[in-house]
Amino acid sequence: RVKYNWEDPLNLESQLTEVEIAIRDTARTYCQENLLPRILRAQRTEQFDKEILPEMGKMGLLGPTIQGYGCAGVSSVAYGLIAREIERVDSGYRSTASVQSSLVMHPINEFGTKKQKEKYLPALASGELIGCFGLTEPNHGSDPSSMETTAEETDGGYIINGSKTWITNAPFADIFIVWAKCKWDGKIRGFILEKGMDGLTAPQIKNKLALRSSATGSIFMDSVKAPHSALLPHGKGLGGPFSCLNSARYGISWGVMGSLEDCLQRAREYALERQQFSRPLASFQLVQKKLADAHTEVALGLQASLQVGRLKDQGLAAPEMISLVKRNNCGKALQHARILLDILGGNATSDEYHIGRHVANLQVTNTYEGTYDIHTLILGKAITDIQAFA
Ligand code: TGC
Ligand code: FAD
Repeated sequence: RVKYNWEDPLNLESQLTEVEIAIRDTARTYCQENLLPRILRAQRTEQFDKEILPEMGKMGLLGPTIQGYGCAGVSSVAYGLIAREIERVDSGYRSTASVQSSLVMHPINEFGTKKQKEKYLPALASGELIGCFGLTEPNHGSDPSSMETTAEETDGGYIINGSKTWITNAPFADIFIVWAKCKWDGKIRGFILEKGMDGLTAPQIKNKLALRSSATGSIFMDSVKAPHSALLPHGKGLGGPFSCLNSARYGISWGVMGSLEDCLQRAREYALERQQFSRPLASFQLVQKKLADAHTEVALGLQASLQVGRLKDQGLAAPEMISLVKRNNCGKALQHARILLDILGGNATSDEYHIGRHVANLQVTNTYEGTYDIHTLILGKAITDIQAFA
């Protein structure tokens, strides 16, 4: 009889390469030894820790799939494993990192010039520069094609007007990847704006209920003058920002499984320790069902993300596959973390038991990068060939 390992139920370990295991272990050690001890303070004070990106940079955790420019050049599965380890501690830390890797470094690498890559990628990889990605606007979240931010060509470059909201990393960002509708042809293009440009501000959105360890802000652009060199020239249309979202959504599908795994581990330990009716909570069938359901969803979710990652590296991942794993894993993580929270009884109310923080964070992960329902409609369109968004 093969022995069942409840901590790796479908033997994910056997499906990873030696390099992927080494990266996962490095990320796990860093996250457990350096991030976990900081999370309660970050949660309570809502203070973004600027040291974290340089620390991650030193470990090679930023932009890890990019070849060259100081990046590790590892597989998409390795990228997913890193996201899982960071989010095992907190979704806010994973947000900070995945924006840097997927939403800032990726578009520069995909759509930028050699000069832009040389200027920004090494400093982003080391965490010396912090980046953010502005697509969502106050009036246009799920429907970015209706964005109101515009870019107009002038002699010296471009004039950009508009605003973005709910932007991760914005208040501390050195560079801003901003998507704007170009007045000359109505197409959406990306621009790299730099902190300190006249007319560019990024105030923090304070008092968030979730993702308190990451900084979130607005971006206001009041006739910002950007040079010609600010344009990302090799991408035009919504396919540009969506290609960044493909990468970030894929990473989130791994990340949220890390968060649910942490909830499961903590709920299990609590249930084994805590006695009621002279028996451990873990001996009650209703409690075991909660653990078994979460455990099953983690195992299945990780397998699905692994398969999408392998296909991604072969150039065989359709965006709908990414919607499938983003939607499923975020939805299941939120649902089952919430159920596991019940095991803590009154202690669920204390931040020292951590599961409540994960639940609050998972509400956001189920919303950003395309809400659960938007991914439902993407899949609905793929199944029926009928577009139901509008
Ligand atoms: P639609 O007409 O379907 O497509 C427009 C063009 O884009 C192409 N395309 C894609 N390309 C690559 N990858 C994808 N996933 C793509 N999806 C679409 C498509 O082929 C088309 O190209 P072309 O050449 O024919 O023009 O677009 P639509 O306007 O009907 O929108 C469809 C919809 C609703 C699914 C889409 O707008 C959507 O996904 N909305 C959700 C918005 C969203 O996800 N926002 C995320 C903001 S960033 C964020 O949340 C970061 S949080 C980070 C953190 O802290 O971790
Ligand atoms: P809306 O689009 O107004 O949606 C509200 C509700 O209506 C949702 O339930 C949605 O599913 C539903 N809905 C909308 N359209 C339809 C439809 N056609 N059919 C059925 N239901 C529909 N954005 C960035 O660009 N960069 C970032 O770094 C970033 N970071 C974020 C960090 C945080 C903490 C948060 C909360 C958000 C962040 N976002 C970011 C924004 C995020 O992507 C948006 O909040 C998300 O895309 C949803 O947009 P919205 O909030 O405008 O909601």
